[in-house]
Amino acid sequence: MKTPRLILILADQLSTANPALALADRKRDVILLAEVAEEATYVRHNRHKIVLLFSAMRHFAKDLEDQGFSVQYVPFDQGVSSLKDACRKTLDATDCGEVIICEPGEYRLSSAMKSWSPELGVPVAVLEDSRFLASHAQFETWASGRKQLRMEYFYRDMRRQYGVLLDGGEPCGGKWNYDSDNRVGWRGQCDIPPRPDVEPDSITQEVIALVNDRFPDNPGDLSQFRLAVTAADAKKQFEWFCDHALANFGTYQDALVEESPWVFHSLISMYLNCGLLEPLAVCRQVEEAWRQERCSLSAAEGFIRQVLGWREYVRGIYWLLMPEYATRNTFDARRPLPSFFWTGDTDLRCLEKAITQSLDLGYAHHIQRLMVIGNFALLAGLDVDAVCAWYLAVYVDAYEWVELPNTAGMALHADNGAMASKPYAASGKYIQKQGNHCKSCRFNPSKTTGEGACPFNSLYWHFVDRHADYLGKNARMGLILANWRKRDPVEQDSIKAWAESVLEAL
Ligand code: FAD
Ligand code: DLZ
Repeated sequence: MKTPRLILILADQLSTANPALALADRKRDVILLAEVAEEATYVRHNRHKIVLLFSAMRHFAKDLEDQGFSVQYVPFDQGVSSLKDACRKTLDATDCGEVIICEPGEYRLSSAMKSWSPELGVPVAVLEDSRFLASHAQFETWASGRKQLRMEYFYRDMRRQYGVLLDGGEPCGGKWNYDSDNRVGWRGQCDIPPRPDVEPDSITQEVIALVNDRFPDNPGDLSQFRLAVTAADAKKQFEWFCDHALANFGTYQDALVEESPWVFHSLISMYLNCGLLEPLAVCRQVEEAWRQERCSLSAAEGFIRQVLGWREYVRGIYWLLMPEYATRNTFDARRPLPSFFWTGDTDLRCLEKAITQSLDLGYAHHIQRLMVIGNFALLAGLDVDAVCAWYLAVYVDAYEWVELPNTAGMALHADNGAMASKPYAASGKYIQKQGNHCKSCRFNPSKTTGEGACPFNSLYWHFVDRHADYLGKNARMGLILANWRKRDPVEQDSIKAWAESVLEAL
């Protein structure tokens, strides 16, 4: 009889496609899942995230047991401090002679695992995470020799590789990208259907009680916990999206909406990121919906670009450029995070809405994260590390491989433009154009200085002015800089002085 192996499954790897699980021999091997303090506390995770992961782990472990696997489950109350300690205890209690793990999604844990084998005294095999659609080697090959790593070209290769939305090798409809159709601002054009809730079952209720008790200071209002915790329920949620929201997803992808935290977004990042949904399957399902004429091509392409394009691309950037990537700070942004990031207590309506729902629900859609909260942090020069730590803490779907490139790279342009060809900086006019928050706001997006002026406006010009040298090297910023430079110096001074007063008030 061969020596049994210990298969460690992390909380964000709850998938039958997990390569470590795929290797498991149910007659011989031991599967370990562990709720541990180190992972639960390395940032102040949103309570929704902890409940989702612990409850999904408990359901997943039960399923594996029902399938005949031998499962060791370490609940949080056992007080095991780290994943390594959980492995050590299981090795001591069993005959396992090797540990097998699918690679973790964060550099922090991946580098710690390098010393596990000598520390545990057994071989530790770390397998590449085949749940992603672009391997590390593939991304490195794609990136090598390129001056610019633009998502669009990577995305086209992924479409070709997986045969998604192709017609005889060419993009369906004749264009690769329908982004220009996906920027309509919200003016209450149609009804937004209410989201179907998943009622917490007894396992989830038990976890909610545990998390309320053990994580009293973390963000997250658990009376509103309605997430799926099994693959079957996550699939149902996604099917609801395909039937009721996908048709409007493309059109209102960039809309900022006073009356809905979700608009027509899919709400699946938390499931994709922990393994309850598979990225290629959701793309194929959306393509099928288009082929059955249940949505437009721009809706289907807009969705598929996010999953097959952006999601794989940001992961590629992360592993290509870490650990140096985490130290970048193009604009030397170091202003402390204002306290309203942890309370939502600000008079800026768009920020208040986006931050409050982020704290309470652990969710904000892309334009809230990028063009409201991220844009504010960029313009105000908020400390890059503090902003990244905030994003990692508040969202249910946050893991560093996806959070860091999006925050430091896309939102804060702290990575010297590795990801984005120009900073995503915008004034209050953009926010007004994209939605209806300004109507309920005490600030006026048409005013730049003086009582009632929208702070985004003066901060925008302050940002352009203080980084004029850097922005001047970017052809795409030429027009904006020229606009700023041709303004009357007295007017420039008054805008800058007003921005300074806004910054001081933070
Ligand atoms: P939809 O709008 O319905 O999009 C469908 C799917 O596409 C998402 O579920 C997601 O898996 C994928 N996707 C879309 N945009 C991106 C992107 N830029 N990067 C990676 N995947 C993408 N996403 C995370 O999963 N975790 C994070 O920690 C995270 N942090 C972010 C921080 C900032 C500053 C920004 C600007 C974006 C961040 N994103 C993050 C990306 C994106 O905002 C979320 O994936 C999306 O809002 C999740 O909501 P949804 O499932 O309704 O997405
Ligand atoms: C995020 C998280 C939390 C809150 N708790 C656990 C845990 O108790 N056990 C576990 O295996 N994983 C947890 N995780 C997810 C890990 O932090 C994640 O696997 C790494 O950050 C790598 O992506």
